[in-house]
Amino acid sequence: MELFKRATSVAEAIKLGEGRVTLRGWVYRKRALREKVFILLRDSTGVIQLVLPRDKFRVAGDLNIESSIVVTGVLVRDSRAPGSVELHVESVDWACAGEPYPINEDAVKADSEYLLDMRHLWVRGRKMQAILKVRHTVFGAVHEYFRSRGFYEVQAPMFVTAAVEGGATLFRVDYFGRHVYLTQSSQFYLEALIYSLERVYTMAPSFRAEPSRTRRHLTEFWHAEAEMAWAGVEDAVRVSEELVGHVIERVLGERQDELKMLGRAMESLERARPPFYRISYDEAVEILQRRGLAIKWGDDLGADEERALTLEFDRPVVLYGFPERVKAFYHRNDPRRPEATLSFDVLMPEGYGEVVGGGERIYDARELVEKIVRFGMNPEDYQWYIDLRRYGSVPHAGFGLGVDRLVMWIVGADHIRDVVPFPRDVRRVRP
Ligand code: NSS
Repeated sequence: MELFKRATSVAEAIKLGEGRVTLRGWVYRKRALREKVFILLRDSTGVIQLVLPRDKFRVAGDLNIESSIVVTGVLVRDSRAPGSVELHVESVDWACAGEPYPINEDAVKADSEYLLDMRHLWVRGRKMQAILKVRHTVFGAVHEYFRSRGFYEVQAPMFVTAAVEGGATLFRVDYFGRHVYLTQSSQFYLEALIYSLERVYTMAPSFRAEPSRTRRHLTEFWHAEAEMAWAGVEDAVRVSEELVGHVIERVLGERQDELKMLGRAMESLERARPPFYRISYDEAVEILQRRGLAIKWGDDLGADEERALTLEFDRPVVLYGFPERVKAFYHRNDPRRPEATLSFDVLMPEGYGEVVGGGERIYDARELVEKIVRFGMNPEDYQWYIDLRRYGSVPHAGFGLGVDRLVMWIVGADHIRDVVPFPRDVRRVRP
């Protein structure tokens, strides 16, 4: 184990540019000439070229892609090498030869699902590595934002007994002979916790039995949710756009190399600073009608509508004031206009669409029961949720951010699956 501890990271070695070091990692590419073997060595920080005289290291000739090795040698600057530094290897200290690596161009071409089946290996790839680093920064930035703004982090259960976002996408689980569900959102639990902590947030998986395969739906996704006592819809809008802006700023600060490698246009990210554009649902319907879409007031905006709308904007958009019937029952209706709700979505530009959904909650017990009944649901299923309104209710608001969707926009991915290491959708729960 001493041997492994002595190692220098690839990024550090490239920075050093000279001296004797031990490096450890995996064979990324290999090229054997008559006298020398060139190996690109990959670790979590980068790639560097190793040069091994062939006669000295017969083992090097046998190493397949992704074999693991530890080598010691001398760093030499060479403008032809990637990173302009290479390691002239003096000793191979350790090697674990891999079997022929199954991910190759032919296999990928032959089967469109191949890389998904091979996710347990594909996560090593440089593209996935860059995306995982962006995810890391995004998750850290979400916590950082909330904690620095006086929100307490809380945890909600994943086994629940009632729908938050409608019964159609509930996953039913056998719970010692009873039926319970996997949570669609932690919102109701956050609403309970504001009476203790006033401003709360959580980041956890949410589950939706989404029957269709789309570019932006998973059955299990990461959900960052916040809830605030003594707050209205405008407060929730402001916090959510600040949160999204903060996350993007952090990624721009920490992940330039990864964004470049992924070919993401930096300007789109730089433009995503709050305040975002604000358009009402009414205006959105007009814009869409002008573009020739068959939509009328009262219709929900689907992926096509959101796409058409966000192609018109170069910055994120806050869409507010949705009709009652397209939003979940808990949204407070606009007292000045009861057919509309005090709700909003944040949509990302370039056709990406919704990443945040939120709004003001009904805080009056009678109003809540009436709406539950009007929505054809059973108030008994929401007994404890209604209870919250019976003991010192306060105006409150909150929202949920789809973290994977935000990462998708940040890296410019075509599909949400591409930004999750082990994605789950209607057809896939493996690996
Ligand atoms: O259904 S939401 O619009 N709203 C809620 O769940 C609220 N209960 C949140 C709250 O106010 N606390 O979902 C919120 C976001 C949505 O904007 C998407 O970005 C994301 O969650 N979301 C998803 N991401 C990936 N896959 C699926 N299936 C998915 N569903 C929602």
